[in-house]
Amino acid sequence: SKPAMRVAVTGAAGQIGYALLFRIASGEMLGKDQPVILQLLEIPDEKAQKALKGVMMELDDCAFPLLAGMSAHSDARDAFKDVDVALLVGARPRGPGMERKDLLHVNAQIFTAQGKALNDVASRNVKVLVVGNPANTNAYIAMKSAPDLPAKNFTAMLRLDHNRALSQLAAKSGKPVADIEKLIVWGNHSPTMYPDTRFATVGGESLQGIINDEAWNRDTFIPTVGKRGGAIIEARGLSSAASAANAAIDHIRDWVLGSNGKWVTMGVPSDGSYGIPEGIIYGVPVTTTNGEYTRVEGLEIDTFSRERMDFTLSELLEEREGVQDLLK
Ligand code: NAX
Repeated sequence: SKPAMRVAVTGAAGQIGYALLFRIASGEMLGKDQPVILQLLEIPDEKAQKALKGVMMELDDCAFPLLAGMSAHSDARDAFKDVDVALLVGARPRGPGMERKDLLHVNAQIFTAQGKALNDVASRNVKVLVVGNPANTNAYIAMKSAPDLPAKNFTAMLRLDHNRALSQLAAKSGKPVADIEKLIVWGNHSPTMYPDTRFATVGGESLQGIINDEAWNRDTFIPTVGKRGGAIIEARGLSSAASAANAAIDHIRDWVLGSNGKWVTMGVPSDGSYGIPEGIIYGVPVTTTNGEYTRVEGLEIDTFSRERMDFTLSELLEEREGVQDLLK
C-alpha cells in the first residue's frame, strides 16, 4: 500500500475537529487507498487534552483500516513534524468584552508561532489550510512567519461560503447542485465576501439566464450567503461545525487529488491579478491538478463586481494593518 500521509489538525478537541477527524481517517479527504497518520494539537489545558484523548479513543473504536497512527500534542513543533497537510482549525474565539483588535492580536500570536513551527519542522511541500478565524489574516500571518516554505502552500477556507452559495443557487434555479459550475466567491471569509454568479453555468447554460433576477442576486442571494454563519448560530445555538468540516475536506481533497477541471474557491496569496495587492490572502476561482492550484485568469470585472471586490479587500487591508507590528 501507499506510504502514509501525515495530517496535523489543530483545535482537534473542538466541534469542527469532532466533525472532521473521523472523515479524514475514513479516507474521504485523501482517498480510499491513502493511509493517514493524525497529529493532533490542542492547548496544554488539562481539560482540552483530556477531551482530545476521548476523541482519540473514539477514533480507535472505529477501527479505520486507513488510520495508520495518531498522536496528541500540546506543542506545535511536535504536532507539525513532517506533516504533509496541516489543518489549522484551533483559534481563540471572541470573548465577552473583547474588541475586534484584541481578537486579531491573540490570534496573530497563535498563527505566528504555528507558522514558525511549520517553517521549521513540516514537510517542504506541506499544504496548509487555515479554518480558524479570522481565517484569511491568520493564513497571511502563518505564511509570513514561514519564510522557508513556498507562500503558495498557505491557503484560507472560503469553501464553506462557496458551498453555501451553490446550495442557494440550486434551490433558486431548481437545478441539481452537482450541475452548477464556475461559481466564484471573492475575498475575505466574512460577511463582506462577494459570491459572483456572472460566469456560473448549468449544463453549459448561463445560470444568470435561468434565474434572471438581478434584484434577487443583489438583495437576497449575496446577503444570505454573507450572513449564513450568523443564521446557523441563531438556529443551532452553536456555530457551523459539520458543514465547516465538510468544506475543509472538499478544499484539501480537491487540492491534493484534483478538481477535474471544475472551478473551486480557495483563499490564496494574491499574485497581483484582479487588482488585489500581492500576498493578500483572497478568495479566488482556481482549478486544481497534480497537487497544485491554478488561478482562473482573465475574467472581466464589471463595475458592480469591482465595488464588491474592493469592499472585501479593504477589510483585509485593515486586518493586515492591525497585525503589521507583530510581523516585524
Ligand atoms: P471550538 O471552540 O469548538 O474549538 C476550537 C478548539 O481549538 C478548542 O478545543 C480550543 O481548545 C482549540 N484551540 C484554541 N487555540 C488553540 C491553539 N493555539 N492551538 C491548538 N488548539 C487551539 O471551535 P470550532 O467551532 O471548532 O471552530 C474553530 C474555528 O473555526 C473558529 O475560529 C471558528 O471561528 C472557525 N470557523 C471558520 C469557518 C470558515 O469557513 N473559515 C467556518 C466555521 C467556523 O466558524
